[in-house]
Amino acid sequence: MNLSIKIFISLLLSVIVGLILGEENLPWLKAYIAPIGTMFINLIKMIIVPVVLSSLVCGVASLGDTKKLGRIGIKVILLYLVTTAIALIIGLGLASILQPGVGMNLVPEKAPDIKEAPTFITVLVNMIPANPIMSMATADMLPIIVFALAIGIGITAVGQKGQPLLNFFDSLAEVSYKLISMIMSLAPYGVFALLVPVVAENGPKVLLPLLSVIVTVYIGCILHALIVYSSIVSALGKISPIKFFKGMTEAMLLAFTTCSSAATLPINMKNCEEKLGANKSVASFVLPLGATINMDGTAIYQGVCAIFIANIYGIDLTMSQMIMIIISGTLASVGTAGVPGAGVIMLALVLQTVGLPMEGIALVAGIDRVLDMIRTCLNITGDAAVTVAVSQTEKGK
Ligand code: DAS
Repeated sequence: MNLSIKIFISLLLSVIVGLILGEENLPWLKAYIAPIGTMFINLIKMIIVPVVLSSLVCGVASLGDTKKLGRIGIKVILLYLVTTAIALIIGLGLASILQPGVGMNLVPEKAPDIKEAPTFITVLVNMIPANPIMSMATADMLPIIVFALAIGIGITAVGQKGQPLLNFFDSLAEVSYKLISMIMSLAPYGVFALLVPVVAENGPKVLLPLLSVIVTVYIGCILHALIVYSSIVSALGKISPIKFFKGMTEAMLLAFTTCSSAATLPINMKNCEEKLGANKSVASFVLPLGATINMDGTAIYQGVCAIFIANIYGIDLTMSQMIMIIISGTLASVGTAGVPGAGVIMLALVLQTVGLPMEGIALVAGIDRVLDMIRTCLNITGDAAVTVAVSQTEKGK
């Protein structure tokens, strides 16, 4: 049985078992079951640093050092980062209006270690890591992302001499993606162990807001596609949005069902070249890069879930925390691997960056498949929209 169905069944089972056991069984549930969930959360925390470091170094280094690649690289990175930032703003804005999880004040037994949110200037200064090893040891993600970008640029600058280091990070990326799949294979057990005590303690009122998360993420993704991608393909790609979305049907369906940008890449390239007229050399550079560093759907999911988790713990997010969610979410989506469930790992990064309790991941992990379908579909559609736009603007150059 495929993993996503297992996770979904685990969610349903944890609700049933939690409701049956109820509050009277909470002491032993917290003593013996909850620690299993904590170990699962720690596994997620364990893999964040290697995934972000390796996938970012490889993503940047793949830009190559020729003038054309440099020009395309800047255009592509700018478009990818801007659309991702807009996606996060749509996610945060929609969630601020719909307020998923509000009124479900799950005040955890131990006050979650909410870090004092640093000011925006502090965030900018701290983004440059004085000691990258320390940043990795403390999983301080923004400096790690900046360090990875620097290494990627350095590898590109030294050319052949950087190849051994690139091979190392390439291998680390593959191992990390494999570990994500192995960790996600434990998700049914982790989600069950995390959710049963939560449901036993809080009852049905915990789960109703989950519907609000699904609805908010789906509306956000559809709005982003209709507004942002239609504008890009018509203004820059010089093709009609109807032609674009019709041409993308196959790739969008595959992404929706496989929940993997990487698995959809070959079909995405075929659709872009054959149905949308994208230049082959542009598509073969922009799409693989996008499958690695462009995740608008994941960014929307991170924005919505951050607000949801803040709401269930009764935490009011400050404006600087919202800005940090946009910065970390934009940079985190750059480090999200194009594999099923990877977005959960990056959500942990965003929660850690703004000091929100990681335990909230358990609630959204149970419905991750439903959310992963739409976010992956949007991820690859964004890759294609930028490909069509860059291909058109490169014509004749
Ligand atoms: N499923 C990932 C992808 O392939 C994205 C995610 O998990 O957020 O794009």
